[in-house]
Amino acid sequence: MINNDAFSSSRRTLLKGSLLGTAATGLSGGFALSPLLDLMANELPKIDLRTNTGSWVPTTCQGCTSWCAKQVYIMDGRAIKVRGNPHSKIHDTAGCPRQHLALQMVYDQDRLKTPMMRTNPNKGRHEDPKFVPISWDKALDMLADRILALRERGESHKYALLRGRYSLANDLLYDKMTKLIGSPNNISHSAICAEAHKAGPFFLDGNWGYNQYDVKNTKYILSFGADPIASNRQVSFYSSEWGNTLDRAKVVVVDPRLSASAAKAHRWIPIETGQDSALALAIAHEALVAGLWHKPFVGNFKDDHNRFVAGREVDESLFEEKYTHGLVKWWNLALKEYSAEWGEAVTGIKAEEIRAMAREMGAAAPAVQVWTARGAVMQARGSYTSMACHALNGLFGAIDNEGGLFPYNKAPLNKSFPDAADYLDAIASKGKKHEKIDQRGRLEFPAMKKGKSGKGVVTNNAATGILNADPYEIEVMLAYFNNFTFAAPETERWEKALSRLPYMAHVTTNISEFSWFADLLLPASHHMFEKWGVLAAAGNGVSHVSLQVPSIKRMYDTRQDETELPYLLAKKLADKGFDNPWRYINEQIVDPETGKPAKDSEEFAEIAVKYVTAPLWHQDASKYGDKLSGWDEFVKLGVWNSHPYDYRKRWGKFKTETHKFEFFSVTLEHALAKHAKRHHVSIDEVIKACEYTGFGEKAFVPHYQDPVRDGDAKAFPLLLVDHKSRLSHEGRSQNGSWFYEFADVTPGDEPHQDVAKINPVDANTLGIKDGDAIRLISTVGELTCTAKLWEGVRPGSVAKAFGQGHWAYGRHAAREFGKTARGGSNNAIIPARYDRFSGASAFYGHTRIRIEKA
Ligand SMILES: Nc1nc2c(c(=O)[nH]1)N[C@H]1C(S)=C(S)[C@@H](COP(=O)(O)OP(=O)(O)OC[C@H]3O[C@@H](n4cnc5c(=O)[nH]c(N)nc54)[C@H](O)[C@@H]3O)O[C@H]1N2
Ligand SMILES: Nc1nc2c(c(=O)[nH]1)N[C@H]1C(S)=C(S)[C@@H](COP(=O)(O)OP(=O)(O)OC[C@H]3O[C@@H](n4cnc5c(=O)[nH]c(N)nc54)[C@H](O)[C@@H]3O)O[C@H]1N2
Ligand code: SF4
Ligand SMILES: [Mo]
Repeated sequence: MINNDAFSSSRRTLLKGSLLGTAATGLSGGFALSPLLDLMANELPKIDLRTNTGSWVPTTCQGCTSWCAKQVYIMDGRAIKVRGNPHSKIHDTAGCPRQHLALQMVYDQDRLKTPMMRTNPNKGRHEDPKFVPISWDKALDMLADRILALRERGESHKYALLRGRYSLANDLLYDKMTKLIGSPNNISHSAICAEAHKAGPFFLDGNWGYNQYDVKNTKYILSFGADPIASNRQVSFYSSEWGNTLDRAKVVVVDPRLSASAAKAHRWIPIETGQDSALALAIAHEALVAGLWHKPFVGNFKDDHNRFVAGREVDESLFEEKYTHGLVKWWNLALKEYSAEWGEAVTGIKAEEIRAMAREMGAAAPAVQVWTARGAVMQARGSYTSMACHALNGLFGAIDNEGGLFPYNKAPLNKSFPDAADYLDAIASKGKKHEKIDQRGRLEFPAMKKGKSGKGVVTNNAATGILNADPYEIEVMLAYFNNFTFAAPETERWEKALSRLPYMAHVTTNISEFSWFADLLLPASHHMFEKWGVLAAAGNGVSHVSLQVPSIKRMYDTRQDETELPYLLAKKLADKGFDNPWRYINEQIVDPETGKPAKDSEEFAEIAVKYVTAPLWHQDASKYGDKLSGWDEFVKLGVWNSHPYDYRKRWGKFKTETHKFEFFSVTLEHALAKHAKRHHVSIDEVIKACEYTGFGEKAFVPHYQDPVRDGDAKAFPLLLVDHKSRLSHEGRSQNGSWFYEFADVTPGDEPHQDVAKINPVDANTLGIKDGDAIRLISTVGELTCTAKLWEGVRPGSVAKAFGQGHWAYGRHAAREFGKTARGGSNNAIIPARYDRFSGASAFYGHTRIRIEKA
């Protein structure tokens, strides 16, 4: 294996020599460059691919939430190539363009190589932390002492665990350790990910989760912001199938920006950001007026005579519903007002076009898919957009149907480790009862995950909780696989909150913008190549469960975040006299085959993943899918596949209050009633406190609400449209050169630049030219980037990819590490706002900006 340190220092010496050589020979003709090329060639690792001495080892990519099963080609201990794992029935060997970037991440020279501690007591973006290397033993000593000091004072609730990206083996570090220590504060990133996305499906059909899309059988795809060949949840599979899909189905993409999927679609509708629900509702209205709902699912007027006429109420008793609830109520309370003409007035999309969409969808039904993405719903009031878009799936009978969409197939797993209640001492039992730091459950933060008041997370509000010490101070934080000072809107709030934290430890592969505020840095093994983990995903009608397996020897003195770290911390706490977590781990998380506890942390990592996946290989999983002969076979294949999805299996059995698909959401009504009762107020008072605008019974049906906009339209005349780069591994791939070199795989983006894409009409008005250095300024911050004139964004909007703007992370990511950003960070200008029913942060729709030349 190549030692990266030696590699980089030898490169420096060689390059220095070569530059001197070049200077000496003079830059004449092609000759001058050849010594440099020779030297570079000499330095390249000598790998003879023809010897074919390597092997394909399974693992899982977490470059995005597709969680594709992968195989890595390992030669001489080095990972050199990545492809889809042919054993996955979702995607086979297919892959996406960003899979290879993981190689640059694991071999990144700027990785954190050893634990480090901060020596500068002052914290702030402009304070150099002055980290110095320490041993793992010392690092864990310090962390354990901090935790024990809190417990001694009876203040264990002042400990918090922050989780960013994760595997399904996270429960020990995330939940059990937090409880055992005695804190309620396990805070996940989910509410900056896609919680509002789940709200619509949950309140209408009872599924708090994502759907898979039956693209092989569909006839019509209506995407609200979804860009399935670039982002979303099964990029490898959808990309490999998209050509056929386009031959078979009509694809209409509604997105203010020309996404990769829009560029290939039959129709691109560049809607104004925040107005998706108006289009969805107008389509629903016109479908009812034209009698195009899917009768085998929705039912019909008893006498088969359609009475849906714009603006006119309908007698509920005349309609007999089948698998749905409240169609006529929905019409009477809201939908009757949303004609195509109304839709045109709100969105600018021609009424005739809206009617045509309703007609085409009605003709294709039930093989229709209304595919809603973060962009349309991670907005203030996004829950209602999520409901409006998803309601179309009910109307056209697409739910659970062939060519439609359905939840993930069941994959039996032990996602939770055994109950830890017996191991909680008095301090822990008392500590974990405190209110959580993200203030979930308060009147203005119902965060109703699965319809339960305060059950969901309000990730971005944790910064406010910490900053205001409300409900109390957080004094010790352990955070892993996250970078909220970069990934959460209005990042400056996190910088301030972290600056006032007495003690924070960050478990990370790179020194990031979050690490900058840490007291302790704990180097993490890379999730794809150096870690035991497990993920579950779905597409192509099946679910797969895919292992992450350490396929190379760890590069540096790192530990696996979710398994080794809690194991070692528990041991350290036990050494210092608090042995409850250590006893819990050794008595409860044992090898399913031998019943024995692990002998060391590395073995524990494997045992933990064996425990989570035991129902697939240690028990007979043939009821659900593949039958595996045992752990060895699972490790060899890397993947378990479920049986195909059973179409229409939820019809009549939806997990809603009525067991029907609820156009009138009794499920939402009950959820809100419970939240209102907790706070001794009416439901309308909840709606008001949560900044929604629909009162009375209207609150329980999909309806239109004006988009929230931050900033005065005169001072900030343009709307920001944020989107993912096709090469972003969330916020993690930006310290590799390929991210910049191939940036133009994202439509409109340019290699080696960070561009704001501006419609030429706006650019002309502003006097801005292609390539100008510009500043985007919002009510909360500004960023600097490059202007790109592009017709792939509607006038009045500016599109910019999320990904650049790192000021730490490494030599490629930052212009000057710790000092100057490369490109601009979108979250510096997106104000912190929430869709309060789901707890989700708003990223879209609300950010008004102005552009100035830099
Ligand atoms: N403007 C804008 N903001 C967004 C989004 C967007 O589209 N636009 N997307 C949002 C979404 S969907 C999500 S899910 C969040 C993600 O946001 P986060 O959960 O904060 O995840 P990342 O930004 O990927 O940061 C992960 C961090 O973990 C560390 N790390 C990297 N690799 C590893 C590893 O292998 N192991 C460990 N332990 N640590 C590692 C690094 O410090 C890295 O910065 O961002 C959200 N933010
Ligand atoms: N390339 C890439 N793919 C990823 C990831 C990644 O980091 N990179 N991360 C993964 C993660 S963590 C997640 S959660 C999923 C999320 O995947 P999706 O839920 O599909 O969401 P995004 O791609 O974040 O949605 C942003 C899209 O919405 C559009 N948009 C913005 N505003 C609006 C609007 O008002 N209306 C409409 N209709 N569209 C709008 C943007 O132009 C962009 O195309 O993606 C995963 N896939
Ligand atoms: S980046 Fe996403 S789509 Fe691409 S291989 Fe990885 S998990 Fe799959
Ligand atoms: Mo996400």
